[in-house]
Amino acid sequence: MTALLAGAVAAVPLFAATGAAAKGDEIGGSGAEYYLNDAWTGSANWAFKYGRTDDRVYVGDWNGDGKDTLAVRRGNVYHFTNSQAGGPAANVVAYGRANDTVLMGDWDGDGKDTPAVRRGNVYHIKNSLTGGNADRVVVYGRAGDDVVVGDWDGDGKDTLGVRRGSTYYLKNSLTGGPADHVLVYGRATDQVFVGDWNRDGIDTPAVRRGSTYYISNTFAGGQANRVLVYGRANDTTLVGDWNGDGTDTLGVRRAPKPPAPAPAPATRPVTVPAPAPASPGVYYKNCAAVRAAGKAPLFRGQPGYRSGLDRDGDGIACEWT
Ligand SMILES: [Ca+2]
Ligand SMILES: [Ca+2]
Ligand SMILES: [Ca+2]
Ligand SMILES: [Ca+2]
Repeated sequence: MTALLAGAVAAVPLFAATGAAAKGDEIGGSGAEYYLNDAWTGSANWAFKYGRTDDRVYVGDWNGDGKDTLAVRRGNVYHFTNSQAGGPAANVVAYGRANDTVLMGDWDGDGKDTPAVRRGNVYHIKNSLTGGNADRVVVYGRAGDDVVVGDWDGDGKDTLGVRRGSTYYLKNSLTGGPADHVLVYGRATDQVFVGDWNRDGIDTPAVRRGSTYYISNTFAGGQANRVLVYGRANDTTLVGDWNGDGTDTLGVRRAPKPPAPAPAPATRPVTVPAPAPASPGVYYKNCAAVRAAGKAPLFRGQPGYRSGLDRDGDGIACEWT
């Protein structure tokens, strides 16, 4: 399937969000439509619907086949699917608490992404898609830090980095202590994603401004290696290796357009008068009989009133005119 995703550069506002997102973070946003691209073009080659509009979603390689797929989180229950186009969950796992912040990464280098629960600056890392106790607990950075997950040194293991404004403190091991790299990149207001864009095994940043992505193969700053317009300004970005070629590429999650408000009714509803009750007692066959009986005109609701005698429908039968 192919869907055109090109957006106009000039028309889109800059994003104010400062949250750094990587493969690893909850992707955020809403919507059940996904458009994933294996190439650096404006057209998605995977387009599908998955889950519910308000689902919390993660991207990762849950089965170690080299391909990234989606997981849906509902409370503290995670539904992992291994199929590119969504589909039934292969694993359903309860982990941590419903209000935990969770990151996904390949913490042990076995090729499979698994969860880490973050509580403040404490990370409870799990190396399997199972519940139960964490395999290791790491303290890193400060409770309020933005965190990025990636493989900064190409050893096959994901580790943590913290972002403070435009400064990144990257650590190559799941331990506390000083960062292995301190780098300044982009602007403090940039929306930043992390991926291995050039297949060298090392994760580096991409900055998103509106629907334009500035993709860099190093944290060293300077010119972006690639500039790409993808999706729409209000899409949510996904990063992953959808086809298992070793290169991370882009995808978007898209919310449906809000339904148009129902049109106002063209006219006020017509009030239909209630039918007259059957007239017990006096019954006049016609208006002549009414007149002959010396009766006054009959009003709707009176004994003897019949709509058939009320030719002008004004609720008065047998008016003398
Ligand atoms: Ca996979
Ligand atoms: Ca792993
Ligand atoms: Ca690493
Ligand atoms: Ca790379």
